[in-house]
Amino acid sequence: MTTSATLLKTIAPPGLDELCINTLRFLAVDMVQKANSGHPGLPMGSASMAYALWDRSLKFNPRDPEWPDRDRFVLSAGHGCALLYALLHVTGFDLPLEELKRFRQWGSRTPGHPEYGKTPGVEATTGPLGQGLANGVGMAIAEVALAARFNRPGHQIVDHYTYVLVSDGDLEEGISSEAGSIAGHQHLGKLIVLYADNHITIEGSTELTFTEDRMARFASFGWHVQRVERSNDVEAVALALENAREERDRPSLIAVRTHIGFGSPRKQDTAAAHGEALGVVEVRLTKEGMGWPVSPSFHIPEEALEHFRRAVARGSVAQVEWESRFKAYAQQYPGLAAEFQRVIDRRLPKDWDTDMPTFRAADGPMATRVASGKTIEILGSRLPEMMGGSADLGPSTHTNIQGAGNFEPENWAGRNMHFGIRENAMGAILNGMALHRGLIPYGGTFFVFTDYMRPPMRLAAMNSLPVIYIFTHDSIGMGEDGPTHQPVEQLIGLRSIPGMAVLRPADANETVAAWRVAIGRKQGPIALVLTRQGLPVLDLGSYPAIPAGVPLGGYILADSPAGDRPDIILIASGSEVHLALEGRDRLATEGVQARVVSMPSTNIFASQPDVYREKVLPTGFPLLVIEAGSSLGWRSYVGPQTAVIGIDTFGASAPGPIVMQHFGFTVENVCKQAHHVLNQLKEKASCA
Ligand SMILES: Cc1ncc(C[n+]2csc(CCOP(=O)(O)OP(=O)(O)O)c2C)c(N)n1
Repeated sequence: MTTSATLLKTIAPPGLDELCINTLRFLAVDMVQKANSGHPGLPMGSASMAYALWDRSLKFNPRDPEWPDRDRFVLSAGHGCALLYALLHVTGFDLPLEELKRFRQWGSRTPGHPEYGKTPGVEATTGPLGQGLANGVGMAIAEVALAARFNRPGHQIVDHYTYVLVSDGDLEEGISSEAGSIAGHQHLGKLIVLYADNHITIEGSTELTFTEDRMARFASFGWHVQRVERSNDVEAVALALENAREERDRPSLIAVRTHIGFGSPRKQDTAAAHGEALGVVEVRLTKEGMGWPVSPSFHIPEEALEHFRRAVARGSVAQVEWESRFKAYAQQYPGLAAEFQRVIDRRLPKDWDTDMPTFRAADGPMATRVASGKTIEILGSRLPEMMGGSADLGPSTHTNIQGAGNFEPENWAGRNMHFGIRENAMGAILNGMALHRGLIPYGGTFFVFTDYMRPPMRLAAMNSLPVIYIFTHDSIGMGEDGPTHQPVEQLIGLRSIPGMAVLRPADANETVAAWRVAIGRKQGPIALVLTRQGLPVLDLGSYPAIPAGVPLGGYILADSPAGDRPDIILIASGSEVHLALEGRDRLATEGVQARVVSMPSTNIFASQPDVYREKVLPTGFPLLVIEAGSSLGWRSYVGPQTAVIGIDTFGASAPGPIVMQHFGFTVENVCKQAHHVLNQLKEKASCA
C-alpha cells in the first residue's frame, strides 16, 4: 500500500460507519422525496459500498476537486446521483445542503443526472447507461499513458486509481463489453469497478433479461473479479477494494450484492424502489424501521458530519504530499514538469503549427483523408499529447502517427491506439481521456459508422470536451461499397448536435486549415469529415482565402468572375466545392455570374457575426446549395430563392463517379439548377 493510501485510512468506530451510511441513504431519500422525482433505490442499496470507497481509500481533496493526481470516481449509474450529491456535500465539496434540497430544480447544482462542470466533484456526465464505465476506461488509459510519459524512477507524479460504480443496466449495455474487453486487453490494473448487483432493473428482476455469468464474462476479458455477498459489510467491501488496488496487472470488478431500496419495508428488492420517490408514508416507515428521525428531513448527525469532513484534512495532506513530490520532480526534471503543467492546462506549445504542410495543385489529386494523415504526422511530432487511433480502420482513416508506437500493455508510452471494431467504446474512451486531461484524444472511423458512436459524441458536446473525430468515406462519392457504407443523413445528424463542430474540407489545403481549427479548439468536440476519393488541390496562390476562411466556417472562395455583383451564389462543402467551381466557370460562359462560397462548417459559420455572414451570403440572394448529403438542414438555412442539390434517399452501389452522376452531382445539373433558380426569380418579378 502506498504512503498516501495509509494516510487515508481512518476507520470509524463501530456504529459510526452505519450512522454515516444511513446519513447518505436518507439524504438521498429526502432529496428524491422533496423533488418528488428521481431514483432512491440505488443510493439506498449502494450507500454502504460507496462509503467504503470514499471513506477508506478514495484519494480526493474536496477543496481542490481538480487536483491532477486525485483518484477519479465515475458514477456510471447516473440515475443514482442523489448518492453522489450526498457524498459530495458531507465530505465538504462546495455543494451546500441547500443545493441538495433543490435536487432536480431549475438552476440547481444537483441536476437530475450528474453533469460535468455543473457540480464540483462530478467527474463525468452520466445517465446514458454504460457510457460512464467506458469513460472510466478512458481515464485509466490516460493515467497509464501520462505515467509512462512523465514518471521517472523514484518520481511517481502520475499515480492514481480510477473507480467506477456501475449497475445492472451499465453491464447489460453492449458498450460495457466493448470497453471491458479493451480494459482487460490493456491490463489496466488501476481501474476498479464496483458493481451494484441488486438483481433489479426497471421492468423487474434481472431474471427477465440478464442471466449470463457476469463474473465469468469479465474474467474472460482478463479482469480480476471478486464478489462481496453482504453490501453492508463495510470491511468486506474495503478488503475487496484493497485486493483490487494491489492487483496491478488486471482491472478489477467487485460485484457487491446490494439491495435496491435497502430498508424500505415495502419496496426493498423491488423495481418500485428504482425510479420514483418512496412516498411520504414509506419514507416514514423506512426511517422508523432504521431508527432514523422522521423529521426534520435532510438530517445529518453531527458525529457523521464530523467523520465525513475529515476528508478535507485527509485530502489536503494527500495533495500537499503530492505537491512536495512534484516539487522534487520539478527540480530534477524542470522541462518535464513544465511540460506536465502545460498538457494538464491544455496549453499548446509555442510554434506548434509552424511547419504545417501546404499542398499544390501540380502534385495531383489527393483525398482529404490522405491530406489529414499527412497533417497528423506533422502535428503528432509537435504535440506529444496527441493520442488516438481508429476502430480498426487505421489504414483507411489515416489516423496513425508515424513512429509514435502502439499503445499496448508492453508500451503505454505508445500513442497509436487500436480500439478494435468498437465505435461506441472508442467515443466514450476518448471522452474519458479528455475528462482526465493531459491528452488531445482523437479517433476515427468511416463517417457512416458515427451512428454507432453517437451517444458518446453527444456527451462530448454536452461536456464541451475537446475531442477530435476523423471521419472518412464521407459521401456517396466513396462508391462501390454501396448504400450501407454511404453516409447521407450523418452530416445533418452531427450538425444538429448542439456544440458539435462539423468540418468538411474541400481539399488538402482546407484540410490543413481544418486541423488548425481542431487543435486550436479548447472547448467542444469537432468532427473532420473527409473523402475517400482523390480531389483536385486548390492552390493557395489561386485561392488565397482558404487559411483565413476555413476557421470562419464559410467564406468566399471564388467571387463573380466579372468582378461585379454575382447573379447567384453557389454554396458547397467538401468534394462538391469543385463542382461549384466548375459550375461557376461554365455559367460564366452562359452569361451568369456566380460566386462560390465554400462552407466547410455550417455551425461555425452560424456563430460568426451578422456583418460577416451578410457579406458572404447577402440576404435575399439567389442560392444554389450543392452537398452530397440530406438537403433537410439546408432548406431551413437558406432563403426562398434557393435550390438544393442533395440526397434524400439512400445511395447505391457503383463506382463513386457513376453514383455521383446519377444523383445529379454534375456540372450540367449545377448549371441547370442555377438557371432554374434565376428563371423562377424572373417569373416572379414579371408577375409582380
Ligand atoms: C442507454 C440507456 N438506456 C435506458 C436508460 C433508462 N434507464 C435508467 S435506469 C435503467 C435500468 C435500471 O436498472 P439498473 O441499471 O439495474 O439500476 P437500478 O434499478 O439498480 O437502479 C434504465 C433502463 C438509460 N438511462 N440509459
